Amino acid sequence: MIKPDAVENGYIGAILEKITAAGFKIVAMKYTQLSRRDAGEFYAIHKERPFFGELVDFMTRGPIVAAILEKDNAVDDFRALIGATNPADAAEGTIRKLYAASIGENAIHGSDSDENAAIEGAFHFSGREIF
Ligand code: 3AN
Repeated sequence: MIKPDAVENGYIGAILEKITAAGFKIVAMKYTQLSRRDAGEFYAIHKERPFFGELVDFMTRGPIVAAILEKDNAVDDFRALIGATNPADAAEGTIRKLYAASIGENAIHGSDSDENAAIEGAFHFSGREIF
């Protein structure tokens, strides 16, 4: 997901360019806005964390881009491409280093396992038989 901060700042094109240049194939993509219910469901794993309310506010404040990406070793390679959760700790050249401002508003989300990629892909693209 390209998050609301990156969409607001006009970084959709630059981020997609980095993703495709890194060898990811875009299998599905859409521009949409999450409801509070959607965001709460997507981030249900964080619901007990102190930043959960802030996270839902942020993720629903404007449009996002959701995509399913395909590549060998996609989860690890994508996480390397996007960089650490806190942009201050992200390596030079990573998407978060280039385009994110803070740990709360960090430009992009990537699935952390193949299992969660399947769940998150189905969340955004229900009805598609990709997996
Ligand atoms: P990642 O997105 O790198 O997998 P997670 O899963 O630990 O990171 O966190 C999910 C999202 O929750 C982050 N992308 C960020 O927007 C938000 N988040 C994580 N930690 C914090 C924090 N300490 N304060 C505010 N927001 C946070």
